[in-house]
Amino acid sequence: MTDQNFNDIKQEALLLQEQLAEHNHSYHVLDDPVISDGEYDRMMKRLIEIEKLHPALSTPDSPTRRVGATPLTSFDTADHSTPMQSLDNAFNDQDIIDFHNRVAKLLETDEIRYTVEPKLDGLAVELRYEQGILTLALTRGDGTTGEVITDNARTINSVPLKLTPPPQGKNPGFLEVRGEVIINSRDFETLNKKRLEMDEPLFANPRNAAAGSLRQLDSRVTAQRPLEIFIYGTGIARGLEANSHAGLLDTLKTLGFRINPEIRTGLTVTEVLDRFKELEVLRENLPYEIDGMVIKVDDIAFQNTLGVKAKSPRWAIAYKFPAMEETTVITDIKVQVGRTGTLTPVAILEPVSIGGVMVARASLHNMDEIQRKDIRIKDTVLVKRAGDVIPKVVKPVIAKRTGDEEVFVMPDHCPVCHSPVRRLENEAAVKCINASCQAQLKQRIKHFVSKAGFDMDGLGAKLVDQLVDRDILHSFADLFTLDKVTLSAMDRMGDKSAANVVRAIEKSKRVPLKRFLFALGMDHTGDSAALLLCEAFSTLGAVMAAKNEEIAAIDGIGPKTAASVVMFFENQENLAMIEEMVNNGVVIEDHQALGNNLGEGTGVQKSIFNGKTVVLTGSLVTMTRSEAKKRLQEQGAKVTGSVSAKTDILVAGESSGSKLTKARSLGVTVMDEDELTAQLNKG
Ligand code: D41
Repeated sequence: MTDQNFNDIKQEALLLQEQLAEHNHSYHVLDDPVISDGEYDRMMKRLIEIEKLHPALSTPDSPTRRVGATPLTSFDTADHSTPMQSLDNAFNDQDIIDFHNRVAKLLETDEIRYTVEPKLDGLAVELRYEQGILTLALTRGDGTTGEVITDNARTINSVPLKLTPPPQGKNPGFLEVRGEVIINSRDFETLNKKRLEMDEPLFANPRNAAAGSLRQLDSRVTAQRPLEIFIYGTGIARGLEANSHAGLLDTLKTLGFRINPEIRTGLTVTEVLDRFKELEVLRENLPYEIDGMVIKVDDIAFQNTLGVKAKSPRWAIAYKFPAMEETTVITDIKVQVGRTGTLTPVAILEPVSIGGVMVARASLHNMDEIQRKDIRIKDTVLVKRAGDVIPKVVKPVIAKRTGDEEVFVMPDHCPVCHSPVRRLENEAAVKCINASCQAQLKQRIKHFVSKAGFDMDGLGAKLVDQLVDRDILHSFADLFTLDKVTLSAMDRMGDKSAANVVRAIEKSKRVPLKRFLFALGMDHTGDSAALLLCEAFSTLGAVMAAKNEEIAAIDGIGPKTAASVVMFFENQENLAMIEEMVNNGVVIEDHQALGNNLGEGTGVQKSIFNGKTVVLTGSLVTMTRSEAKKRLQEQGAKVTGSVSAKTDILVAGESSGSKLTKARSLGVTVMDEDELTAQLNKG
């Protein structure tokens, strides 16, 4: 090849490198993409091609280096040129005021301004740039010595491989920056989902995922992980001048580094405390996890006067949020029985305060989950509480095992009625199939009297439990024979509340067919199926006489519902129970055709979901997502997969992640499963 030719190719490669670096910076640092992914990929492909033919052009700062390099057998270690210090911790406002007073005394002035940064919950690293090129990346390690992770750091898109020369002046000849490597919450969830599918162990939290990803001997694996970086300071920074911390961060930004947009500067100590309160709220909406706020004296001359202690600077402090994760011990695993007989394991915990709330129980979902996480009785476990959802067991702390732990076995008999349980094929749930099980009876009655059913005001859960336990209620029909004397004998029931309950029962006796069918609690027959049955058959007699095929032929009703309805009305005991209800005064009103009676049974008109765009996220407990989707659609909602400005409502089930965060940040209405059910049942 002629020199001329090679020069042309070299020029092309340099141009591609420059353009790719620029686009990468726009996308990953500025969060403001300028070209399409497709165009980017084409340019990258061309550059890889050229560098393959002319390896001399594959410089360490080429964007092609982001794909990872040859795997290592172990990490080298290297010393930081100046130790990476740690931070003192503060846990309340007084600690911050004490910090400020210490600083003020040493500086002999009260006029101190602070820069505050969200404290990212990731992994601290140091990046070294020589003549503007990334030459070394180290983990913090013990602060003095870290592991060499240069190949891995190059795969992080927000790590510049080459500095952007500042408009005036040239690159610093030798620059070390320090920052935090994180994985954002949404990417963490996606990563874990993939790992679950691949049968790989799950990461307990984004921080572990970031650490595990960064400390890969094969950097090509790291390249596949969605790592990000925010820079918060420098080590040695030759040729970089700044009078303030905020000014330093501004300069770093112009050099191409990613700086957290939530950083605030020029704050007095009172304003610092206000910002902490703000961040505590903001935290829910941030796309990544933070565990507090870092407070730094902004003036660098002041920083130098204050100096450092053995391990931490005197000019900075971390103000930590109350932890949302705590370890405690599982003293027992109990089993709860639901309305349809599903057995749910619940961890009974040694009570522990998590973020100011005492937690004594945590959800374990089902047997599959317990086995997957290998959770045992007497295990020390990590428990996480987020928002208002039921706390959950994240994982056992294996290092704390003593050998006394007991593997939990799902009972083969119902813990309440002691009849044998069954595990249905292809389902995670284990069920008690005894129709007269007391636990199920209680739940079924609570469902029967609920708003969408007979709507018996005043008949709360505690009262139902007592009435069943004292052998007063054996079936739905018994509800209609309850009198004031019986009711007022119950705990916490005065004459007046007893009279109110009797009145509510009396009033409930006239019941529209739709609410009657819902109240029966037949499997797979929630309130939308009940409505469809009403519309198809109008009277209870017709529903009872309907054949499987006739029911299954209704648009919107599946074979499971059809089978369950037919089975219910074939059962002699159920028929006797309905007859008894009628004898006790229950009047089941025929269904009024749509439009005649907007008050009852006409979900579409009344539903708050009508015409709304709804997104479902997280796991639902009382129904599957597809059921929820179906019911929402029946009530006129458009159900979509991702949250955007067009979303009206986000339904957030358990362990909702990034979609919830996004919805909150967009001001989208968020409802939990209870509210969803309540609203659907109103429809
Ligand atoms: O966001 C963070 N995790 C963060 C960590 C931050 N925003 N600022 C930090 N500043 C420092 C000093 C003041 C010592 C330069 C830090 C850390 N240190 C730090 N990270 C890990 C140990 C110490």
